Amino acid sequence: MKILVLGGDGFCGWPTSLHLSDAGHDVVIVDNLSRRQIDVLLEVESLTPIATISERLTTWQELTGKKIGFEFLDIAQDYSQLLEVLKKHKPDAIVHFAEQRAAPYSMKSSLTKRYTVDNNVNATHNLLCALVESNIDAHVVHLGTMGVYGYGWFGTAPIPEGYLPIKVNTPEGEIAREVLHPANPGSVYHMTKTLDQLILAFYAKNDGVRVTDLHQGIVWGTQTPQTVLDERLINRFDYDGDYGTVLNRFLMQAAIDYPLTVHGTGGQTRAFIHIRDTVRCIELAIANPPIKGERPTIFNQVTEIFKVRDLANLIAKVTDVKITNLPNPRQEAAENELAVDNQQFLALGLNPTTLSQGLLDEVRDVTNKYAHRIDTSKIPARSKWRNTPATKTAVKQAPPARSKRKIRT
Ligand code: NAD
Ligand code: USQ
Repeated sequence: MKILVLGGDGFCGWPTSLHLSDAGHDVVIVDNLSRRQIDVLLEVESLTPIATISERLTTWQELTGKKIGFEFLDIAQDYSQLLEVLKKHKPDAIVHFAEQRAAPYSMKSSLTKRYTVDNNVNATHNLLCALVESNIDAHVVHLGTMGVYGYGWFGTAPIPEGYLPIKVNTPEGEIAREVLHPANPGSVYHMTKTLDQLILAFYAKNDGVRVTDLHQGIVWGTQTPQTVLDERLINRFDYDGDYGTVLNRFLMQAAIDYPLTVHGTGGQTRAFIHIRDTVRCIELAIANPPIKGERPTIFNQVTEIFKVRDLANLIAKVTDVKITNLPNPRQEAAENELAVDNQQFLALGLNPTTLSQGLLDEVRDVTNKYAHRIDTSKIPARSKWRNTPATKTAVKQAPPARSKRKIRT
């Protein structure tokens, strides 16, 4: 298949591109490298030493003989170029990762809130609009998030895969329906994913665009069988207070004996998935497209559920690191229960990597190996959900408007 991977230079996109290329697909990455530029603006670097996009692509071709194409393009702003790219490549499937994905970054300032909304909503809408205009019947596989549901409204009842069965009493009797699960975002970033859902549903209904929306949990781990082939293929590992996610942050902190930064009581329960399973799920989703005219297919892309404090305790036990309970900079429930239905991917043959299987590999092969690259001043999570700092402190935080932008690969 011809597959475009939008956001294919990112943490999930890069290993997915390699995995799909390895499986024999003809892959083209579309990326504006904004994630790399945000690192420059925040003065942080991936824990792992990531190569430039051109070095990544050349290395892959050298090692495997397989070519991955690259289009440097901002899909949220450069609509006409996006249209040309679609017409040029005529993809069978498009994997859409190209959004600003950090909740703390999205809450940092009015600048980063507005950037996140402009970027994410326009990216998704431009893609669907361009598909309709170009009359290309590509299957869109969009990366959503578990956070659209709000982590368990119904106690321990499992969150269904996208659609909630409801019954309504009417004068004509009881009517049973399935509706999109109520949205309950916890950050501006998560809010954009709830907006994406509506945009996707509209284009599926109105134009027959075939859509799969993957409501993914927190991705942990770094490497996949392809990214370990050569250090120049290594995946990124975000550890800073804005982009680092909880489990990878705890693993990094353990490597330098930095007390694990549990927010509040650590009673927050979240869903997780290893990066190796992310790439497999994407492949399964591509192989199982919905029928034209159907509502978007929604999968819950998660494999395990943990409380933050249980993760901290587990890592402390394995590595002897201490734990610190910090005031929570976020507005979120201090304690919640969470159960998630993930039967669809299991039925398609997903065999999950569990934390107990992957944890020690990650500590040995990644966090300990690159611990010397950690800048401890970047570890604290400084972005607060309320009392937004003055915009003048935020001037450097979002990529500049297109006219001023200069990015080299
Ligand atoms: P990432 O920031 O590492 O990668 C996103 C990529 O998209 C980057 O390479 C960036 O340069 C590119 N991009 C962003 N806006 C773009 C635009 N307008 N035009 C072109 N390229 C653009 O993020 P990630 O962790 O790989 O996440 C990928 C997707 O998966 C996101 O949509 C995210 O919401 C979703 N997701 C991630 C996680 C996680 O834990 N990382 C969990 C659930 C869902
Ligand atoms: N947390 C800590 N200590 C830390 C970092 C985080 O206790 O040092 C807590 C947070 O307060 C939160 C939980 O851990 O309660 C998860 O935070 P996170 O940063 O790991 O994850 P989150 O902000 O939800 O975002 C990540 C990805 C996002 C994706 C989402 C999936 O960045 O792209 O959509 O996970 S989900 O959480 O299922 O919505």
